[in-house]
Amino acid sequence: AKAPVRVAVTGAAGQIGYALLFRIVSGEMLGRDQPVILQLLELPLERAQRALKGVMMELEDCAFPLLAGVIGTSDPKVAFRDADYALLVGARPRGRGMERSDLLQENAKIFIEQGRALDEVASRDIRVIVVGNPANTNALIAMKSASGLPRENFTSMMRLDHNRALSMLAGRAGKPVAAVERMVVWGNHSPTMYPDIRYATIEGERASDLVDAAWYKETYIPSVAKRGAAIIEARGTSSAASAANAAIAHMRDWALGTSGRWVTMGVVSDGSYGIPEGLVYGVPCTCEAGSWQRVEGLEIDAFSRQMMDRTLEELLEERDGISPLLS
Ligand code: NAX
Repeated sequence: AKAPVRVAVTGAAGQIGYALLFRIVSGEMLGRDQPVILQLLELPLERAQRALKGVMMELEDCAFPLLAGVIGTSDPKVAFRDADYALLVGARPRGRGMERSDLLQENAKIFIEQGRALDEVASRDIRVIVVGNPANTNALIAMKSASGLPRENFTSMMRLDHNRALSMLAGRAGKPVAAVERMVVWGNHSPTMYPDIRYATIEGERASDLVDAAWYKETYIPSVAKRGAAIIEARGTSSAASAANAAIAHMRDWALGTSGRWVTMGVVSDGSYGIPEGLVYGVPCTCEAGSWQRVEGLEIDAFSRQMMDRTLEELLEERDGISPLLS
């Protein structure tokens, strides 16, 4: 039998956490033969710790064969100790009357602390996904606060956007979602993201031949980008199960490989595609067990350049907003 691995999850008592933990320990993330020890972080607030206890009770009540242990804590250094994987879900939500810049600052403090704690106590091979918003910039902050860990080991979640883009395209073309390949969502996890179907194929046919160009630009791009808001409108609360599903898929693919399939991940830029080096930006990747590779050499046409620069501008603004805190 395999030795257990340690999986840290922050914001574990929140709504994404509730949709996530049970799937991690059922083996959907790391394989049905991989035992896991969960290391759960929540705020020190009474309410949060009590809710966390309840979730831990439910985990126990599932009697999962793969669950080799659970700890709950409010101390990042306990949650991240020797962790092999970290899913950073907990973040400060935007409160009433809170400015975007305040939100950025509040989250920067959290991700500086968590980056430092990861640097200090986590496995040197830890693989991190940041889900908590603003996810790309939070990932950048954690990465920069953990100078002893490889930068490639910090990623942000773009997979929900990627999956939304797949389903909407398949629906329009009247084809099964599993038939869509080579989807790309460039940039920030925000309404500025750019779902790019120029390389996508469906059952071997070019997707751009199966849907009309006006629909693509006028309906599809904004619908993918605003899907999060549409879910809130319909459900009264933000995406949880689909977000957890995307986090599972991101980590599973990173850990186990994609067999050549393209997936979108927010990863540290190497300067290619005109994305400044060091920024965390959504790009197409393939994964082999434990590592991701950027899909290289895609042509960027004028429309794509404009769309990619627009989402880049936003990420640069976010970075400039928090950079005083990092130095
Ligand atoms: P909830 O408010 O239900 O849960 C968040 C939990 O995190 C709470 O229990 C809170 O106590 C905890 N928390 C807050 N700060 C913490 C800290 N410093 N350390 C540990 N725990 C902390 O939110 P939920 O719906 O679960 O969403 C979590 C985050 O995911 C939000 O930031 C949200 O914006 C973000 N999302 C990101 C998505 C993406 O595609 N990247 C999509 C879904 C989601 O909106």
